[in-house]
Amino acid sequence: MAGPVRYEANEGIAVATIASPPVNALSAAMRGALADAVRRAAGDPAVRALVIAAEGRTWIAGADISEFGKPPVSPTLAELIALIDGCPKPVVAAIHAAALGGGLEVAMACSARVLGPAAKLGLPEVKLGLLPGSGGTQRAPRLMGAAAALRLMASGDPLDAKAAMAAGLGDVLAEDDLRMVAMAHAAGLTNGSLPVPVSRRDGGLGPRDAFEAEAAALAKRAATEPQVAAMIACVRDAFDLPFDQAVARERQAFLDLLQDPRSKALRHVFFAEREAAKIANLPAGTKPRKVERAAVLGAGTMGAGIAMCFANAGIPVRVIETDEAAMQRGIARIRSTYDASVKRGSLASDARDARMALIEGAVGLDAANEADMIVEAVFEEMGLKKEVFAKLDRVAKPGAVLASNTSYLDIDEMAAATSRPGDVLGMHFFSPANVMKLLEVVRAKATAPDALATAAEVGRRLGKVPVVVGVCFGFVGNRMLARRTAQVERLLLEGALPESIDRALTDFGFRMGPCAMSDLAGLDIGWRIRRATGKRAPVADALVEAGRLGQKTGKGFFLYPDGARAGVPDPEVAALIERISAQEGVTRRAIAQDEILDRLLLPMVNEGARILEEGIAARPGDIDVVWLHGYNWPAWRGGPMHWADARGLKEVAARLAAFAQATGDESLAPAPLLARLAGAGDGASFSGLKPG
Ligand code: 3H9
Repeated sequence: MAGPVRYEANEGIAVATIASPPVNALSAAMRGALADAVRRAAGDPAVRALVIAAEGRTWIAGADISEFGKPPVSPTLAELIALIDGCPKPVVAAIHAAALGGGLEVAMACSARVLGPAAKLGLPEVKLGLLPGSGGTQRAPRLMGAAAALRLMASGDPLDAKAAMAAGLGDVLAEDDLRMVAMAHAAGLTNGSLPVPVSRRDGGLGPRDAFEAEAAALAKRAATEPQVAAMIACVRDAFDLPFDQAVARERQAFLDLLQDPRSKALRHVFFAEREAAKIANLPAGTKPRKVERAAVLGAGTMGAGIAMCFANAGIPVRVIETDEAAMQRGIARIRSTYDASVKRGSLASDARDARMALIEGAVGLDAANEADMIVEAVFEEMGLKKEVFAKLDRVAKPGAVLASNTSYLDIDEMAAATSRPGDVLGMHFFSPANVMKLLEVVRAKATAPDALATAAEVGRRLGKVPVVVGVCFGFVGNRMLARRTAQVERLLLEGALPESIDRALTDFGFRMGPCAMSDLAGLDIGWRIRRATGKRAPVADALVEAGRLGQKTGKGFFLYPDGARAGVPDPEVAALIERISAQEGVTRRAIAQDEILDRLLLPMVNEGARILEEGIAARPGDIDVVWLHGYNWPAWRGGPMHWADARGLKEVAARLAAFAQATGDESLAPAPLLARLAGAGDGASFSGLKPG
């Protein structure tokens, strides 16, 4: 029977080959099988040494993250590593691909590491809010020096084979026939005495000063990321404590971090991102269509950004405008964005030229006739969009995917303007389109499964994080954002000031608060939309009418003296807000920071619950991914739905009910799904829902 580890012995050298798809994570079954292989090699007098090799796209991707938080199963990773470390015969790691986290810890416990050219060695635990928990904080410093080891752990990014060799993590670089080279190396190690295990090596740590300098450079991160503080302490232990004591402390630090809500949130993000990549309710065997050429309609800010995404991914793209001048302006905008990257040093000039060569300007919709995917980014107006889709229906080649980049409008209505609604869907990019990772892929009523799969697949080719959502006003992200924006206005009227609102969110972990964000985008944008839809926001409207449009006019919610990027509070704004409160008949009061935060975030969670119940998002994790990649929700808070789960839905619902009662705003009352979960007992959570 094929287990996760295959064992064979030839001429005195045993080879244990790991084959545990998809990524050879160290699951209980795999640890058990690997431990058996080590014991078998150790106990067989005919075997002189053991090689640990693997098949698949990784060597070992690390501990099995899905087992974290469950009761430990023997052999634990620590027990397996102790077994390898204490093996009376040489054990050689033959690493053909990524050895990450616990995978690298296994490799470092071996007598030697032979690397293939595609090997990658890293300790990415930091990205999960953890540190290497099976001796990595002690073995890596002994192999590569304490300063370099700390740098590797704190960055979480792996070293390629050459860099790993230079750093001292690898012993041999095998250009080809890794397995043979590793077997020969293992045989060579049997000629003399057994190499001293890394755990028993004195020295190798390098100068203490260099380590302390590295630690000092991480002080700022250590203050906010507990795993960084813990890894500094653990690596310092390598200087001060015997190996076994230091490993015991490392183990405790790992277990403490495992319980930390920040690590739980980061682990949730890891799985939510991968889950979001799987489209719900897609018939088995659905294959994406081929996309070799693209067209973008509209060369404004969004259109230009989207065209750049295609070019950056090596896909030829036509940028189509209605007249020559607009088209030329669009191409010039693209060029100047690339030029700025070249100037900053983030793009080579030949790469810029190669990308520009993939972008062709054209006038008139007929130019979209060769494209396999067409994304329209014309003005946000339904009449115009329908006209564009009707024309595209006549021009586009059969099977082309016809996508709208609309932020709010009804894709079903656009699809109905064509004779091929199965080809129509939304691809909602976020501004700036060439930078922001999120792509909402909007599935309309008639969208064909393979068209949907194509949009998601192309999204990934463009380096985006595609999340499939359903049709509604604003889809997932902007629909929830609208709830927050409404509360900003209400809070300003009731007694808060822009600086206290922004501080609530920056203290929470957002890079920017909503008022600073509006100032950056321009307050006139929302104002124009409100005018067109007959809505009002007394404070924001008054700011615009006073000529305060945001950063571009030097003042908005905040003041930007001499073109400053960071705004400062303006007493004039405070006075203006107080005046508007009085006009609206609202008595101002002091509002505590925690109330501000809850008033901003809980209505978003409530809207998320409605979105889930309506099936606009298939899973709560999809909503989290939207907020993480489209709106800079801090990853260590896990996204709005995870945050609500962690807080407890009973409390979330109670807070919302209290807000609804205090303000008379019925939209704040707990949504039916939230109310049901909150009433179902302490354990009920969004994440416990079955996918819809
Ligand atoms: C650790 O090791 C702690 C130790 O120090 C101490 C312990 C005591 N576990 O990303 P992909 C799944 S912490 C479980 O799409 P790619 C993943 O969910 C760990 N599952 O592929 C997905 O499943 P599904 C340190 C894992 O080729 C499938 O594999 N290690 C794990 O784009 C494919 O994943 C890390 O942090 C795992 N460790 O990228 C490495 N890894 O198909 C985390 C993956 O059901 N992993 N899966 O959705 C990665 O960075 C990437 O997955 C990797 C492959 C680069 C390996």
